[in-house]
Amino acid sequence: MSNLYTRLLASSPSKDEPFAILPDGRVINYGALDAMSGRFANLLGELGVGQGDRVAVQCEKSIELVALYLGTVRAGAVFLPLNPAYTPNEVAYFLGDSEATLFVCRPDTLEALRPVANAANVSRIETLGEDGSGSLADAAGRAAPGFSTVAVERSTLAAILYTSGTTGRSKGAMITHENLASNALMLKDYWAFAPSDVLLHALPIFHTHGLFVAINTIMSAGASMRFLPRFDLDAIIAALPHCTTMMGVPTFYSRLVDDPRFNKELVRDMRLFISGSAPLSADMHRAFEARSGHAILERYGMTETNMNTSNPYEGSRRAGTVGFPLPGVDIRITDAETHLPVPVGEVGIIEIRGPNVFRGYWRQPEKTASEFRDGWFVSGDLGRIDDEGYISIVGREKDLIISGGLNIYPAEIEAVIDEIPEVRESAVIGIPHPDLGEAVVAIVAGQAEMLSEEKILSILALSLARFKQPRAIRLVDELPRNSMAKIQKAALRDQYRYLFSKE
Ligand code: MCA
Ligand code: AMP
Repeated sequence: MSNLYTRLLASSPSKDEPFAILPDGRVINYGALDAMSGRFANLLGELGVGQGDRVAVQCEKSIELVALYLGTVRAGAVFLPLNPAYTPNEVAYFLGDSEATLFVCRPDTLEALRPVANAANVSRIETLGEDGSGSLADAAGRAAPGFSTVAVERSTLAAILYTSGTTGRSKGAMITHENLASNALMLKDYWAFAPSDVLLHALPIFHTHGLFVAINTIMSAGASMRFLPRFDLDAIIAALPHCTTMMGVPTFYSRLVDDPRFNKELVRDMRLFISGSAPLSADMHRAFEARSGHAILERYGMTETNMNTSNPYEGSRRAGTVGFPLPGVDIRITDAETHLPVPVGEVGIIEIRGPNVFRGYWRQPEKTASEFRDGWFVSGDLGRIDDEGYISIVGREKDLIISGGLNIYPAEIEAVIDEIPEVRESAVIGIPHPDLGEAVVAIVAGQAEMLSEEKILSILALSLARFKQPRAIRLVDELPRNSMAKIQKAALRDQYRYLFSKE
């Protein structure tokens, strides 16, 4: 069976065709990509990384990191990317749980993370910097570029991506070669990607969106990308005239609309803007179209499933909807109580089935079993299908906050706050935010005279990544409860809904 890498290159782009155009003007063509990923694949073998071994990586975005991802996949090992914002405390959990063989971090975090890797029994720790420096990059430079890509089964793991849970710690979603290849090859056709396309890539590459949806899809088409280190408005405005497509989270689009330089002339060569990872409001969809002449194509996905639905490329892209099930993907909407499909137009839980659906959670068979029903993956998202087949996401059954496209689970933050001795209890909620979509707010009950926002924030900073830390904390006497004594988060969300905006 073929490896994901081989399947992504089935269109056989010529070695001289560009793959990535970097901010300094350097062009990495498909031949160079093959050599870079081949060097990493050879090096992994030298470092004792075998098939099925986990390669955990916490590095800044770089083209070398993309090559390491592909080299890991080519070698039949498992790529495990981690957000560079995670604290050593968070990294410790991922390394221990995944039993990684190799951990790659930034040169400047090596000293802080070496003890963490040692404690997790990781055999090797190496470094890779965003400028291509570091021990792993140096050694790769000495390794041979030619590598015979390992043949694997379709069900072989290509990656593990950690995704938080409603209770307890994060779970590793086991993603196979087939999951990724089937999704990328289908998206290339559905979104009409061609070799002439240039994708504006400003997303992080530690998540499904920037790593798989963006990079795998352009590789399938033999297309190229303008590869930016992060979302920076000036750099985006400068790059847009040289691109044909962009993928982003809604915050990208609202920031563009707020910038007076963004207009039709700037996007004259663009053919497609794609949004996902968080809800794009119908108002933003309309504002963007009025300014640019482009109807954003909104799609819906998950770490566990890659992409599930999409608005059409040809045909009406309907604001406030995520379109239709993608080819090969089945979607059904079921009743939360009876688990039976609901009639057209009614709200229920979105369930997904198809070659895109992951193999389960790493070493958590019970958790895996509880999230599947009759072979369907139960998403935890609430949706509705209208009589024309368009799907809308209307809410979430799972207690999840999506801030700037990053997922945050309240239980993880509440657990840290509740450990503060003066705190009796806390409720962490997502409140509408003009830039991030939702922002984290903590409502805390306890000995108010002994607590302060600064004190709570400074304690949270010791263990939680910055993006998870609350943007506001409110100290209260009591949290509202219903007759079952359950904290009423809906009432709190209502009470604080205008915290970041005007009524
Ligand atoms: C950064 N900060 C954030 C976020 N990002 N806080 C809350 N939410 C965030 N998303 C914090 C920083 O720690 C910093 O804190 C301050 O905000 C400003 O940081 P900065 O780096 O300047 O922020 P930014 O560059 O403006 O980043 C915002 C962003 C970025 C562009 C929205 O977060 C981003 O690129 N998000 C995309 C995430 C993504 O790829 N999601 C896909 C997941 P301080 O105050 O200390 O300075 S995959 C997925 O969801 C599924 C599968 C799907 O369907 O795609
Ligand atoms: P993640 O856990 O990072 O994989 O995020 C997946 C979740 O993001 C989904 O379960 C949805 O709740 C949400 N999501 C992704 N795309 C969209 C979208 N277009 N509209 C609304 N929610 C979305």
